[in-house]
Amino acid sequence: MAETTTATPTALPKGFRGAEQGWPHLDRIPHPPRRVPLLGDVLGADRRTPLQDTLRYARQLGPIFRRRAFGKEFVFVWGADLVADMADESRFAKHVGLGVANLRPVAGDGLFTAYNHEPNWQLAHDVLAPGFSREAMAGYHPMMLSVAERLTDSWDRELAAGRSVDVPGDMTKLTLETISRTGFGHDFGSFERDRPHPFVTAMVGTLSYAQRLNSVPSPLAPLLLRTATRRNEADIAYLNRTVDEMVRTRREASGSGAGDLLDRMLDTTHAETGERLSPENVRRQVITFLVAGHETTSGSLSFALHYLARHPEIAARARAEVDQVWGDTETPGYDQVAKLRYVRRVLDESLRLWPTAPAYAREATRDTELAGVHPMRRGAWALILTPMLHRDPEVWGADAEEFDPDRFDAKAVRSRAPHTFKPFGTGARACIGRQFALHEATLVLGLLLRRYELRPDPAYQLRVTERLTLMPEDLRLHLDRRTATAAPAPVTVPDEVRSEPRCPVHGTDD
Ligand code: MNH
Repeated sequence: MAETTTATPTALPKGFRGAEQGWPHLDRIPHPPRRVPLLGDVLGADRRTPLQDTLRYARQLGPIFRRRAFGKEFVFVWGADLVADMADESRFAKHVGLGVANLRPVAGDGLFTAYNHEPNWQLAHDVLAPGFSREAMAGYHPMMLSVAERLTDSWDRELAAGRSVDVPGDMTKLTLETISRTGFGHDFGSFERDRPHPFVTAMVGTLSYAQRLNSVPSPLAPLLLRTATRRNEADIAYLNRTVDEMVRTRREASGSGAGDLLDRMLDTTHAETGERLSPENVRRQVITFLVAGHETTSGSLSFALHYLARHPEIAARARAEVDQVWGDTETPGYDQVAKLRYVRRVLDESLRLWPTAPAYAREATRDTELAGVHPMRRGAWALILTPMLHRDPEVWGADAEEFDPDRFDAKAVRSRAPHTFKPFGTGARACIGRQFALHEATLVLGLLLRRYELRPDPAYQLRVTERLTLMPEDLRLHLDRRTATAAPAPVTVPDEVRSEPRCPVHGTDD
């Protein structure tokens, strides 16, 4: 007994751990000047944009700061040195708190929401990681292509009808179909629908609810959010039913997934322990992967398309690369995607400014000192604000707010300190789907650039909606079919002239 207790540190108390408990020198960490008794730092707060509110505080208060809301105190960190220190896996680990913890009723001990100490994390990680190997990815590629063709078919129709396209809506259709077909052999028929699939509506509902739980005093949540809570329960029930149906279909047609993620979840045993995922855990994993596997990629593609439309010279350079690398191959192969270096930089630069999973939490795994200044007790934690880390002028320069894909050319990347670009989190609990997302998004941007010119609505101002993840709000783009597709096309012609004064909002009718 004595031996096991020395080997395994005692369990930390369950439930929310406020900063007062874990940070003995909170006095070294600034907070907003005007604190309201009981409520805390909620002046000017908008419950729909908690992240963007926090970014405003970050700019005022600096690389580490704290906020209090409803008697709970949180520490936020974004300075590059501090973030790098918290990436040290020998002293820090993922913290399941706030938004992530609020998703436990939906995603349980699935990979994303599992506590580090839950045995199902390692088991599922080991069983599912081969589903993201190079070989596995090459296997998904043809299916990714065929989903992307659904998108271009649909955009061709909109273009022919003279309509603009709903970028986030269509990117969500694309990424949901991609993960559901490649991972689970399931077709949601998203492109055949006018409205989002009910699965998407239920998912957005649970994500928004999880975010809202952060902005009400927790003992009062059941009262204040009574209607929302009932809705949320219905949403979770719907997600469960959808997933149970997918699993049942697969079990009846055993082995039909050709080794996709669902096959792995159902049939693969752990190489060393021989264990397999329990039916309840499979349900949690399927929901986890369907949600985590599309929402953030959809946002990243949407932001990238926004910036491409706003920067015709960057779009032209990316398009020239696609023409050069793909030539007139009708269907680019797996290896031809990674060769789109500049397109990939456009994506990285979009993820820099708007990392669509905008924060992750880290906790001390032992008593330690953050950057030699801030003592932390074991279990103390902080939220890392990636949008601020990614805009730190000391790392990214005085023009950090500008969109410039060249920040990601190989030389520039080498010259930056490690842990300064973290859209996929860090360490053992970093994103398992990173390569999947990057391959899918690069492929799709390549296909879209090759086929269309993108024209923004000149009146559009980027607004960002939050539902734990980030998404450009109401982003619509006008399309033109490219006339010359032959490589090498004269793609360096800037098209500002064409893209400027065409907006109906500024037209004579207004
Ligand atoms: Mn993803 C973890 C961002 C695409 C599945 N993902 C994370 C984390 C971040 C993240 C950040 C770490 C969270 C934390 O520390 O609490 N993920 C992204 C972004 C994209 C993305 C920005 C797209 C762009 N993610 C994907 C895709 C999949 C996926 C695609 C699946 C196909 N992500 C996961 C899973 C985890 C995760 C599963 C949890 C991994 C673990 O804890 O072991």
